[in-house]
Amino acid sequence: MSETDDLLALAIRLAREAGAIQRERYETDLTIATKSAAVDLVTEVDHACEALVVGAIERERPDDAILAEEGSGVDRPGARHRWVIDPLDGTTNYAHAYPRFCVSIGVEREGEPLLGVVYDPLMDELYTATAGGGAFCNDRPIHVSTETALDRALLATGFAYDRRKSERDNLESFAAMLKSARALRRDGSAALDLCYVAAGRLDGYWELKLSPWDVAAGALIVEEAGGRMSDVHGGSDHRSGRTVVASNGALHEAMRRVLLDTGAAA
Ligand code: 2AM
Ligand code: CA
Repeated sequence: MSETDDLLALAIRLAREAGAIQRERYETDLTIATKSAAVDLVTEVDHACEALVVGAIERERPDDAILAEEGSGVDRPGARHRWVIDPLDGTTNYAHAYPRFCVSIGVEREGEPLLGVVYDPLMDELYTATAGGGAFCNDRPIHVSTETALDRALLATGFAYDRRKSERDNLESFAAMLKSARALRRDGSAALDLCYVAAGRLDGYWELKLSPWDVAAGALIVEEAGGRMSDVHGGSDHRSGRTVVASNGALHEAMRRVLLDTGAAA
């Protein structure tokens, strides 16, 4: 097996193990705390999943760097590989027993996306991609949609945790897209939204103010499924999460135009 195969196998194993924790503790009594804002939640399950994933990587790949949302990762400047982890993407959904959340694990090699794994434990859907190797859901190849008209497109987005205080709240863009597209969804898990673009269930997705762990895996899965990822200006700053536009490619410029016209640029 190549090193990439080894890394992929480890990422898949850890995503499934963290997903099993999420499945077991779903709809149970949870301890819920808040982070940056009253609407920014974290549960004991976020921490348990992160401890499992980070602990295993530390044991099995002690030279690799790790960036993980809840802060237990280890920054190792100069490391050849970096893991970028959201242990539970869709925490608000999870805390409300709304069945849409996942584990997201990306790996970079020398700063470039190498592989992505996203696992939805309730649907038992495992999305995977490797750079140049295509994208899969449960080992079946997936592809973005072929829709070319924004007015027939199904799009998704989300709203940031600072929306009660910030004027950059995505509402003007949301209103404009609602008028332009066939329909919009707001389902609360950025990584799964990206996988749905990759699988052709959604034609496009955008969001502002995300973080690297929300997009590290999903962005590669979209690109390997034939889609396009960019920031709102068409560049590659989507990897920071500041502005994220994902599409089947055909709709990308139309989406960016609406977003630029409605103040989505930082
Ligand atoms: P989380 O559940 O891991 O916090 C909600 O729109 C989606 O965006 C979720 O996937 C959520 O991830 C993610 N997200 C990341 N940063 C966010 C932010 N600043 N505000 C709101 N959602 C954010
Ligand atoms: Ca999270």
